[in-house]
Amino acid sequence: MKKKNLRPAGIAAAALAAVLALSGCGSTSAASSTENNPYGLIQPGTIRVASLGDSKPYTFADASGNFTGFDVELFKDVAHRAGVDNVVFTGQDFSGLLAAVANGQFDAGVAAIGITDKRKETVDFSDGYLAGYLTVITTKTSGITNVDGLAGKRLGVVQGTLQEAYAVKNFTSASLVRFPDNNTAIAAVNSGTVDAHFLDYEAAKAYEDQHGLVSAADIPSFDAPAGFAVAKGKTAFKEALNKGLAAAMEDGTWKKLYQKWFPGSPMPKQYLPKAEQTASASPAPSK
Ligand code: SNW
Repeated sequence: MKKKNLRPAGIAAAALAAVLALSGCGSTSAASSTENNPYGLIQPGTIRVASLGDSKPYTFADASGNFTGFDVELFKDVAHRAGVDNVVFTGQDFSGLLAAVANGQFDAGVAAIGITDKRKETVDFSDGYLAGYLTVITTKTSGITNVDGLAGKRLGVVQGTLQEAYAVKNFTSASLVRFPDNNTAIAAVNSGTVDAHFLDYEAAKAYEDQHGLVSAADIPSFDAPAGFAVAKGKTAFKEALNKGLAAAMEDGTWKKLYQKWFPGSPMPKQYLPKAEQTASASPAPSK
């Protein structure tokens, strides 16, 4: 403002415009922020999601650049139940994803993100929707057939993942090589720059199929089920997502998506409709 050399009339007009803009924001927006934007979205009616382009089959960009996968379709279904059909996914490096949600660049983070106490210092999470394994993937000829085989080897991890934290703690005799994303790490496995890569189970399976790689170890990560990340304090948004998630599980949508994206993987019970959980836990007596 100071630099602009406005004539008095210009100043008056600018001041008036500013006052009008402020008063416009004042009285109507307090009401409209809850009426038209109950979830506190960046742009009312649109959910902007930070995701990953190369974590197939959880989240990935297809040949035409559209985001799809289990997490993507589940989130869209849940968003629809929460009344929002316009969901825009953007690929990020995993290491910056939670910070980007926390600082308001995105409304949500969706990328098989395990819920941990550490991450809860940065963001809030929805209820969990997936609990599986972390997998060490390698070539058929590396000679690595279990975690002991990692001693003295170069192991890739994507920066900021649970795999990185787990490897730092448990694979102390391996040399860790940090990558920004899975595609780069898998390229390094294929070229022999690293001996193995440590990533999520279903993504590992997809790369195994694509490149003829093999799993050397599957490590349970059931204590950190994946959840949708939202900025802290967006309680109405989080509650709406939780309500939608519960409904998607109860009416079989979650199961349908699981079977579509993870064919052949063992079906976990905890996210199935309640009737099916009970049915398998204790079969109903025949009449
Ligand atoms: O903790 C697991 C969870 O049990 C399920 O198997 C889905 O993946 C996890 O959330 C772990 N995912 C990693 C993480 O949260 C890597 C995420 C990614 O590469 N997109 O750090």
